[in-house]
Amino acid sequence: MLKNKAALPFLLLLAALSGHAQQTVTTIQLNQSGFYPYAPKVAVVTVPVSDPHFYIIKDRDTVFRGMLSEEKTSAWSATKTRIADFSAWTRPGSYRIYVSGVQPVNSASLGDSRNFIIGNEIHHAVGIASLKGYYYQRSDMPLEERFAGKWHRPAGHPDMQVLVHAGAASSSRPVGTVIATPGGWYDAGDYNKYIVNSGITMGTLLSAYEDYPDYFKQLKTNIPESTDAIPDILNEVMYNLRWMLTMQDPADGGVYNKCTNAAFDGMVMPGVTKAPRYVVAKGTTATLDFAAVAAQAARVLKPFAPQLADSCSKAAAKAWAWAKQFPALAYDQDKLNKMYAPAVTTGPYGDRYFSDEWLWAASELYLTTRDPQYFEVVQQHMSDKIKLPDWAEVSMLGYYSFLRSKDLPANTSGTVTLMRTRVLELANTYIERAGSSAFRTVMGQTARDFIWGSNSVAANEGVLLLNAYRLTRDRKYIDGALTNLDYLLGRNATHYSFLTGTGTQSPMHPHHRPSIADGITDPVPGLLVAGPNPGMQDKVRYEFTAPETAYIDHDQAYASNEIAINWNAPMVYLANAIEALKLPAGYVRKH
Ligand code: G3I
Ligand code: 9MR
Repeated sequence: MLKNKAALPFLLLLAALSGHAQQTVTTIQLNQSGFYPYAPKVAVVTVPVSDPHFYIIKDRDTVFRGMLSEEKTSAWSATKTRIADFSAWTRPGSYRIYVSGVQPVNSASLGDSRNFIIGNEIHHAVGIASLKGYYYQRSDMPLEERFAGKWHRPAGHPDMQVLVHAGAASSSRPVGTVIATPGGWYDAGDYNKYIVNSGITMGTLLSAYEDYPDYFKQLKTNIPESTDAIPDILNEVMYNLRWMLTMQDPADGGVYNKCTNAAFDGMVMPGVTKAPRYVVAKGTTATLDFAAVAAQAARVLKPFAPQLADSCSKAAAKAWAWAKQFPALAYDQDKLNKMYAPAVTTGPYGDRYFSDEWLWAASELYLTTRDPQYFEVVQQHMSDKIKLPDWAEVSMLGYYSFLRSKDLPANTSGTVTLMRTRVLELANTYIERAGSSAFRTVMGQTARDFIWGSNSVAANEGVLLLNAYRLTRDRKYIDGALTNLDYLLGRNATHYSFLTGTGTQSPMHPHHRPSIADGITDPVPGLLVAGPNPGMQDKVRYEFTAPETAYIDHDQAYASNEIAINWNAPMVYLANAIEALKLPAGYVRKH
């Protein structure tokens, strides 16, 4: 019987009163998509228990009994955890975990987790959904029902008549010149298109393909191009790439930072508002990110779309030449707004450090062309500090590309060895500390992990660890990556599986204009929300505010519950790479 009966009507009342009812929660956190038979399996109990055992139950029978770990208080909230490790149980099936004394609010019987699955290919659906998420972000084409299901909608912003903003005017394109810059994905919950954020996104997706080409060649996501001879992931990338190419000024090779409204659209469907669209100032980050993407795309697309690949090669070289003339031109939106009208108040992606973009662009250009001038620039940046990738920090993408490249000339070997050492050093610190965290995840080793878009930290750490695995074939790195996939899909202090449409409790109210305005209960699927962010810059009243719990499933909570293309990309990589690796039988590490 439910001991805390008195609380239940109150919770239900709260849920009914709130426009954004939090779903009920369980008190046993695990990857809601499931577990591979031959991989580590961990669940986390977050309430006091009366017996230190846990039981894995199939139908009504206990099939496995284990001891919970000692209780531990998390470093990033008051949450107390005990670990249930049932890695040794490998038989596929549908199960529950029972822990005595645990009282989930929403479960028929005490102490149960929701059902979970042990099986092969359990992240296949997650891999497909996260990639399909990009299709739903396409801006200028109708999403037809046969591809988009109930989320079908008309085309959004055509962007065939976009104004050159005063801050972007040049002699060949004076203020008010009209250009066409159609296509591309909407960045996030907003309807603008940003080159800087496309940079890391495209680099990550192209890298996923380069690392696992055979897997991606057979991965179908039911998009309009699925029947052609090009892998779906590349078709999706090409949709945004064609847009990116239109953002380069043919006169000088410089690339505009974004195609945008002056101010964010209201909470309406794409294309409803007809506010003027602008391309705004060119900048070094945008231009070098563009050069890197175009160079990598030239290499990857050559067998599939040789003409497009050729255009990309030329565009990359031209962008590089522009950047050499303007090696450190920041996009400073506040400053520009003081000088030009109209003021532009959409996302700035205003990066002020360019070394990492130089390294990444030089790397991709070198690996595609093998022209030594680019390698010289790579070498100039080898003493720069190296960080996990994010939209403003891209040198690691250059490292990854070098490390996957074959047949490199002998004179690059010292540099490549250094790159390898640095990637492995970072991977090793992740692995070494993971065991001591309250949720036993790599994610959450420092408070700084919980920034705006923290879920992309978890996903990018996973990608880094999988790169370490590719370099060493040491399975501890796969295990580490899996802890973060588990985190993203439910083994975390919020109880949420953070990808819309997955698991038993996922976000229902993302800050995503189509999901808000379409009148459909379920949000657009396959989109990774930002995740816990104690910054709470959206000023929504959060129920929980500690670093790892500062997340709310509220559609105005743009600081923790928006979605974005740069967060989805490492999720696409992580889920699909894990699937591609096909963890073999006999592989269960002791934890
Ligand atoms: O760089 C500082 C760092 O030095 C400091 O320690 C840290 C402490 O909070 O802040 C860092 O700056 C943060 C910056 O991102 C870099 O990560 C800012 O606080 C934070 O406000 C900023 O957030 C960005 C946000 O836009 C606001 O500009 C997010 O990274 C970025 O993902 C997000 O992107 C938006 C676009 O602008 C518009 N479209 C939607 C998209 C997703 O929300
Ligand atoms: O919807 C906008 C979202 O895409 C951005 O990430 C966020 C931060 O720049 O801003 C959102 O727009 C809000 C604006 O900043 C303030 N007024 C309310 C807007 C919608 O919530």
